[in-house]
Amino acid sequence: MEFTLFIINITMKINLLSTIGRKVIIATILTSLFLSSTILNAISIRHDVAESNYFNLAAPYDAVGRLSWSTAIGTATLVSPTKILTAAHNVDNDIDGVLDDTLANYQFLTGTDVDTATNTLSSFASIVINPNWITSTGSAQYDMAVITLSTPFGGITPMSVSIQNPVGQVGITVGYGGNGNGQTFADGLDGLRRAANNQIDFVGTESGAFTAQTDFDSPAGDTNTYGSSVALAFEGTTAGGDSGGPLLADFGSGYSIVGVLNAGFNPTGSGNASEYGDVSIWASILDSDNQNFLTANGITLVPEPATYAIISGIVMLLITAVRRRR
Ligand SMILES: [Ca+2]
Ligand SMILES: [Ca+2]
Ligand SMILES: [Ca+2]
Repeated sequence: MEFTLFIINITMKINLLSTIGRKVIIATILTSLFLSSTILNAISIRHDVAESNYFNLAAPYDAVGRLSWSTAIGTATLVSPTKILTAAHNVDNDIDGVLDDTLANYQFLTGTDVDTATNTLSSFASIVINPNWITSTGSAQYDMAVITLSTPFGGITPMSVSIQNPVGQVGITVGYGGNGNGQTFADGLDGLRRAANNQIDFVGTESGAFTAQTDFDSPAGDTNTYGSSVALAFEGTTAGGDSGGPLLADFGSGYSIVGVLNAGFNPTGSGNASEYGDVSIWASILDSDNQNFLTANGITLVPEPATYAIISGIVMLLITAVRRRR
């Protein structure tokens, strides 16, 4: 399958480059995204943990569906009854500001198994690409697009989009992309929704792009890039077809979207032909330009920026008050 081979080729290329400095690798991969980003990033799981755990982890997230078009698939999330959030590169991979396929060819389908699901939605009124995706010539920082539906999507609770900083949290990633386990490369699409945990260890600027990132720690602890080298019970990473899928974090009121999957690369997998060590890169909702893009396209952010500022101020006053008491 050409799709699978392309994943392997790109991954091998990444591994060959992995002895060079890490930032060079990132730059190289980001350059490659012009051609490869739709297939760079499905959920790859621990080889020593039953796959059923990852299906169960994904079960609550009916708002996450598969976005398909004529030539490939990605992942997307229902964020209001009429709005779907996905990656810009899923709809404009050549970064010319024009949809790569005709609007009628894009479909959103959700369910635990979208190869058998009937909840198809193809009546898209519009797809708006983040303008910064174009002006930045495809920076990971701005890899977002908003789909507006012609009619409200019923029966599924949309997910909220949060502007809070998720760094340090155990996040959840959900997708329909290529699947596999850490000992091999992810391959094959089976229409099944999987989710995995990963610690969100990095939120910041790297190679000129502000993003959130996670690393796929192996059970052996030998593929660490960020934070702890100890793999979580349901540690996992993303693969081709997961692009546009959400990074989720819980700030106390259930899981919200904090990032949109852009790409992945492997700085530590050299020599072991392994998905372990894979770093996933997410366009972050923390970015104010992304927030402006989302609100301009009818997506409510929680807490709303102004409200959040006020709350932060109150919290600071309370902290000050507590300190004074001491
Ligand atoms: Ca295009
Ligand atoms: Ca990790
Ligand atoms: Ca780690």
